[in-house]
Amino acid sequence: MSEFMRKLKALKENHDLLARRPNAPAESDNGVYTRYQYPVLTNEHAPIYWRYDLNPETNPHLLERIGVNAAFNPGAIELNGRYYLMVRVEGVDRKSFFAVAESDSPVDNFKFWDYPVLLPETDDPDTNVYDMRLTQHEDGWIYGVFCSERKDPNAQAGDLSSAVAQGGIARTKDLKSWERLPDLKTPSAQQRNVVLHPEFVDGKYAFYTRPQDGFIDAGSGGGIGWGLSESMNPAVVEKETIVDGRHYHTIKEVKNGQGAAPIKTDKGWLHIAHGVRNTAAGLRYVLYMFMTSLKDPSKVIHAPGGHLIAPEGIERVGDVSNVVFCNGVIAKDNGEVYIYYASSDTRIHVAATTVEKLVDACVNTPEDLLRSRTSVEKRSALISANLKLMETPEFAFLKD
Ligand code: M1P
Repeated sequence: MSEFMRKLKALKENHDLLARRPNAPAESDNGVYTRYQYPVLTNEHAPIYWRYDLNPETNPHLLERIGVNAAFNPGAIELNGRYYLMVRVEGVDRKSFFAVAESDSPVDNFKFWDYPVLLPETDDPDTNVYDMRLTQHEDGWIYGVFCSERKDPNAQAGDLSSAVAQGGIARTKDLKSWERLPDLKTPSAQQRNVVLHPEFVDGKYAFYTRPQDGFIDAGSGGGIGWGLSESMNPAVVEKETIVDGRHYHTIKEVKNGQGAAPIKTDKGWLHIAHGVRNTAAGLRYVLYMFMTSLKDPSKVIHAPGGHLIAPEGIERVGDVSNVVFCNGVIAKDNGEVYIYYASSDTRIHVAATTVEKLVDACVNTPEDLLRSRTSVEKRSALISANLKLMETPEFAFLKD
């Protein structure tokens, strides 16, 4: 066997071991959700034939030709009992694109389709596209709403980093063929983390937005916004209101953003979002929850304080460290929920839970009353109720 074929076989064996590795729940959990042991997708899951020229004539040393840097921030959807992730794949050239990975299991065995998505462009081509939220809308389409990024036309000469982010929109019935629609228009200078609500509201399309003054800074953008549009082609939000605002000295003091489309429960719409605060080590991204009213999805009815998922262990390290980010959740008809979250803009993980547990956590976790004193008061109320219980014979074993 030639050296070329020997190397290629070894590559394939290693890839198969990774791609077919069964996943299992991690040992510890906090009762609200269970993390799984292994990432469900990484850059190394990208097919060998996406990265290598397999022809010994043109690549005699079997060098990787077009590397993949990261696989993260996936949209997610279940269709006909199969699980699909719309993965943000980033090449080593720093361009993100979308690629579908499919599995018969929600926690492992995800395999990329042969080709990434060749997303149609508008008349103003995107430089970079990422973070697609998939919404199965009651109008019959599956919408992909994503961030479309272009160079800032007003950037000063020599400034090659300023950019403008807007909500790009495409729709499909099968995740294979895509129709691109005009970008969302809103009153805000820039938008990221735009998500389409799955139902009509007052006969209109409803969007969660994230108004922002600049490309990185939310600036005067007060938090997760909301607006209605008569149509999707074009989608135009004339008035944006803030649904879930940012607050000083909280997990979302710098920025926040809606995750996937909210889950409909009998107690309200359940939202998983991300919140960002600043630290001496840089920005720290965590996931949190809130619930909005079934009658008015723009009205918050439960806002548990603190984070749901924060970066832990290896999750804290990557291209952009100290980040967990979620824009894909699958809620099954049987009540199971799979939260696909990426860590540090590098890899994709899954945490499993149920609607019942998430709603319980949303309704019964005390809200953040914004001061140390009020936090101690809430905790003390829990402690004294528990200490009373521990006086009973059944719980006495907890005393020492
Ligand atoms: O790098 C962390 C995240 O930063 C952005 O999120 P936000 O707009 O809320 O700051 C996005 O670019 C996201 O993709 C990225 O994971």
